[in-house]
Amino acid sequence: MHDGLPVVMGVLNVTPDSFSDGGLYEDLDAAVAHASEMVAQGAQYIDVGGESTRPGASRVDAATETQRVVPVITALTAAGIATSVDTTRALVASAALEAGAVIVNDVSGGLADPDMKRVVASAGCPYVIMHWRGHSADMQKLAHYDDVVRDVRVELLQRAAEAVSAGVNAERIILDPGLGFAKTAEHNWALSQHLREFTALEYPILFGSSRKSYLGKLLNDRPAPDRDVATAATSVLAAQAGVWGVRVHNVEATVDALKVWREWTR
Ligand code: PMM
Repeated sequence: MHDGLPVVMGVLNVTPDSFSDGGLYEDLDAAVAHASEMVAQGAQYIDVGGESTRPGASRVDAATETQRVVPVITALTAAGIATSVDTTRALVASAALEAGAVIVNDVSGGLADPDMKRVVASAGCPYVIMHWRGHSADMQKLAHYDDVVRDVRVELLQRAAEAVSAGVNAERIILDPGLGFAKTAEHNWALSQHLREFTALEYPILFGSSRKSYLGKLLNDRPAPDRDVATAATSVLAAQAGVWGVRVHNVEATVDALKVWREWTR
């Protein structure tokens, strides 16, 4: 919570191929300008990612990923902007933390790289554990659940327990249901409808629905950049369900909607 609103994390993908902002911020000046704009609009953190996680995306190597994110994190840190690093790799997380990142956002929740938890434990930084079952190339094949709400909750709590056993401070763990990762549109809606079963847990919850394809599907296959009104609506409903934070591409739309929610519920 910040000023009565959930924390807003602005997305900055420095990739050629992310599904909604790929190719826009590969240039350092463009990345810094966009991050500064998101902060002016109310983002508390800028989440910097150097590898696309869109369904079907192929992987980049660790050196390429590091070369993409570190200069941006260094420049944003110098500009006084707090960053998180969106990576599943310990090496990238470590370089990003050294460059000034203050949060590690690991969409694999520690599953992709056995060294990640050790890096986070020794940095003592907040650690976002997202629900994940496999890399993007084949994650949609893994979208099978007996009860998606219960299964995602159980798997997230397992990841958190593993992180704590590896020395991560439980008070620094943030959980994220991972909408769209090994999940169908129906799974995403079920997780959204039952978000309170996550916010009732002992960990803060981050919610990442921004521009995702289930919103596009709802809106007759609307392209990603035109899903911001729907995203802002989900941000309000997530706030109402008690989330700690939301991760969005269009910060202004979500902050406007959250301000309306704050006054409405004051
Ligand atoms: N979604 C994407 C990437 N990183 N991190 C967290 N914690 N939660 C998410 O839902 C999430 C994420 C999807 O790709 P994008 O960067 O293009 O939004």
